[in-house]
Amino acid sequence: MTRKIYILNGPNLNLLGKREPEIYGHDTLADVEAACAAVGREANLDVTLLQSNHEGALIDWIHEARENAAGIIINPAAFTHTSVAILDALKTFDGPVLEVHISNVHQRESFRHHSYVSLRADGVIAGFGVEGYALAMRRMSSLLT
Ligand code: DHK
Repeated sequence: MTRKIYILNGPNLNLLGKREPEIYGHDTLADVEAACAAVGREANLDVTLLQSNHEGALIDWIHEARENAAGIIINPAAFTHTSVAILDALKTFDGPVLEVHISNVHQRESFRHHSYVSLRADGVIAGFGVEGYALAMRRMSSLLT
């Protein structure tokens, strides 16, 4: 049976490819989706990639994942550093949770060094550019095997 993986993206990531390309690169979220779907085809995982600028929408998708998804890959973007609500939602999800940051947050401003989501994440990838998403898909496949 093909299992579904939710890949959730937080605020401003709709502008990936256009926004601060010196930090986040030139690839778009559509490119990320294609790369993750390619890994998914090898690993028998079905990808649903979603993005919102609204905290509540991300929380609703995490709740939906409780019924629909075997695992969650999440780049909460700026909500990483602020959202207890997203952390609490992720704590209601039983499967693997992998946290992705495109940039190396530890090399940036100190307010980006703390992540609420890391308290629940089974693994964290930061600073691998958008390749981090496909790497997270590979790890997800191992965790679900
Ligand atoms: C993306 C953002 O939008 C920032 O708010 C985070 C993260 C870092 C990233 O590297 O993907 O601090």
